[in-house]
Amino acid sequence: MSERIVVGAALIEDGRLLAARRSAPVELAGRWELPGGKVEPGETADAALARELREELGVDAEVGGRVPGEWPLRAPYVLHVWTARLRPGSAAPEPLQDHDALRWLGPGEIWDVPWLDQDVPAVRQALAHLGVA
Ligand code: 9L3
Ligand code: MG
Repeated sequence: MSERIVVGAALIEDGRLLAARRSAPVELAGRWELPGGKVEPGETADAALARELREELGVDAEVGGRVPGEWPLRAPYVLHVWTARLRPGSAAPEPLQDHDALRWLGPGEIWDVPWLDQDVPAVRQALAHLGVA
């Protein structure tokens, strides 16, 4: 089976990174992630990420560039990360779907939450790429 891509957002505002606590599925509940989800067939990665951020957080996000790297998830999925920002006038993010808490993490707070295992190297790489923290 070929690889399927899950896109996650390094959503940054005022030098802080948005982290989202999963409420589902049960085996991932309580762990924190870069919000996002699966790219659907025929969809581009950046369109998928903008859609996921709208569905999960209710925001209007502008997707920037891809963070170099690829992190394996449960087969056949792999995690890709893109930078993102809220567009002017966007609503503030709210945990509408699959999450039960959100935090904007400043430099020095990044590792205060229990990230999903696969998100740890992705977060590290995203922050290095962005020059944050
Ligand atoms: N996943 C891991 N890290 C992330 C994201 C967005 C997703 N930053 C994993 C969790 C699920 C799978 O990818 O097992 C699909 O994600 P979703 O569609 O349930 O968000
Ligand atoms: Mg998701």
